[in-house]
Amino acid sequence: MYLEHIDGPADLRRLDYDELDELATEIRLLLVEAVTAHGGHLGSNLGVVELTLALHRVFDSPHDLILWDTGHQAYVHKIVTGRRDRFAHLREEGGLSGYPSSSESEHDVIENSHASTVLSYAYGLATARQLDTVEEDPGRIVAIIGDGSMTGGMAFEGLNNLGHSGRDVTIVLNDNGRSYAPTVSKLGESLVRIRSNPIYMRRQRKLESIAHSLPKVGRVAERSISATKAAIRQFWEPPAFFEDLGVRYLGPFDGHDIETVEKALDNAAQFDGPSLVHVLTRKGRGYAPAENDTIKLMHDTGSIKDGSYTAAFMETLCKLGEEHPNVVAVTAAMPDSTGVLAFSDRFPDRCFDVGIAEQHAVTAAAGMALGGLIPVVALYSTFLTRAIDQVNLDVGLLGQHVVFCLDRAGITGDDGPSHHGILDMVLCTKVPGMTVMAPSSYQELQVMMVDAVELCDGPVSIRWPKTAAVMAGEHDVGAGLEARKARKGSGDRVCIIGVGKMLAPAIEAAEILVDDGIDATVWDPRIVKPLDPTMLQDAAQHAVVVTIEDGFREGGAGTGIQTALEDLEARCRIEVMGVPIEYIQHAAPDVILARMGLDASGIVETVRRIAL
Ligand SMILES: Cc1ncc(C[n+]2csc(CCOP(=O)(O)OP(=O)(O)O)c2C)c(N)n1
Repeated sequence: MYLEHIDGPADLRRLDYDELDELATEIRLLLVEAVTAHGGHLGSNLGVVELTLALHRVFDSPHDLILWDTGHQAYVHKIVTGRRDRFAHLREEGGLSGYPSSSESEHDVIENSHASTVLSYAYGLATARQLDTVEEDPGRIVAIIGDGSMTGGMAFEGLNNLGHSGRDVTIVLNDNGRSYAPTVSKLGESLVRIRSNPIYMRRQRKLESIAHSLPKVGRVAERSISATKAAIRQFWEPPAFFEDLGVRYLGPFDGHDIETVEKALDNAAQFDGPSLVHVLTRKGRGYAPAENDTIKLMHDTGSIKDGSYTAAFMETLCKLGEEHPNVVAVTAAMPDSTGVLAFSDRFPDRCFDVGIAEQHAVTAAAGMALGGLIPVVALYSTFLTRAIDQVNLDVGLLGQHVVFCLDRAGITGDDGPSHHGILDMVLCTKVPGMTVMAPSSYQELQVMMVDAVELCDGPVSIRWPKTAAVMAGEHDVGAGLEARKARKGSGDRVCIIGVGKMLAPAIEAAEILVDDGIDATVWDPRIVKPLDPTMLQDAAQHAVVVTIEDGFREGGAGTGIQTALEDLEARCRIEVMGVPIEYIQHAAPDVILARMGLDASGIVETVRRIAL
């Protein structure tokens, strides 16, 4: 066993290549064991085992900064930077986070998990280092980015700026040809072309070995070799693409051959200015179930469960597709997890994967709507946040009929602060003219999707959580833009308004409160904006109104209701319950919600505090 002796990157440098191969196998076993137990990103990490070992042998982290784009593929980095023993507790509360985390280790510098940011971080860090006049050896900055994340606009912006400024950054393009699904990019396609062209590969290897055999590459020799290389590269788009931007291109290299990758990284680090080392890896490598998963190579271990909101969305989208030839679906590189795969199988010409490019997805949807289509944009709530300007000005201002379907809204749990969907209601309710819907059950989501397509004619968002959906009886489902009274209380003491998923604890709380002599009315608002006047009028008759939501408390659904009641000059006491404005660490969703008092007993306590 080699792994038990790896307590930090220095231990890796003591191993020879055969021992490193053994170590890679041990790491893969640990990855499979921990990720199958706790969920997470398996395929992506299985693909970067050798690359990570090479990176940590060539560069001296944390003096050199190793930065991972997105960070979902940083498990191996965690294992070899002193966190091996804690890896069994990956994504468990109190255990390791599923992404780099500076509170866990000095080897984790950035902490994002939204894709395509690393080149901008690298540019910023390199700028700071360049301005630092104290440190004699400031260390290298190394940025690893996948071919999928290279499709995001920010990555292109960063690349452009790096090339133009000539900052010293070593970029590693980890090219496995995939995001979740195959990467949507002509750049990716041409990378594949050079990868499979034997002439280019032969010439490339020869040139690299000439460059390598020179004892100390003098400036002149270096320049003439790179001129020859550049001439060859002009025949091939990707190298020319990078070099035209001012980024030196090296590659492609076999990303599973540690020695080769080390030489390439060493080589790249010698150059001044930005250089890009293109490595080819296989997602899921070394684990048959991942390698054989044709849909996503076990990018992650989640799947769409029967009875989930995602399943309701998937089913209804297909039905809408049958009935409305102008309904189309848009995904930002997540066709499987967002549930549009069934639609794309059924209507391949009407489903568009635009890459990890939410901003583009939204404005493209506005264009489609202008052209007479009804686009359904399927995103995780947390990723919509990136494109809110486009939602507001490209869709909203033009009043376009685009339906945003936001999965993973609310407290999502295991993926930590960046993945909670707690901003969407705050933001979407500020887009003039947008209808904002929050289903409280599987059946409500189905009805809302139909209404969003058939009844509405401006922007609509429908948001739902990751957790299992409530199955509602046929009389417990609303219609149109109306709210639904979910429990008829007697008297006028307490009215509870439970938004979306929070309707269930609201009803539960009302049942508990009967023992306190309070027979509360409970409303399912269904439509968070515009609010149903009937619900508002009824709520206004009560002495106490409590609203509860699983988004930010300030500026969300509850404060909208509060303002509307104030506008009606209602004299009730209004209590808004929701998520406090803070970064929330990973833990099970219900545990987090309960801790914040956002469950039945939290509602009961609140009502008792103010109504008794
Ligand atoms: C802005 C944003 N949108 C979507 C995602 C979801 N997501 C996580 S990893 C991933 C694919 C990344 O592909 P790539 O960079 O090639 O890495 P690989 O997993 O293939 O190694 C996606 C779409 C995200 N993290 N950020």
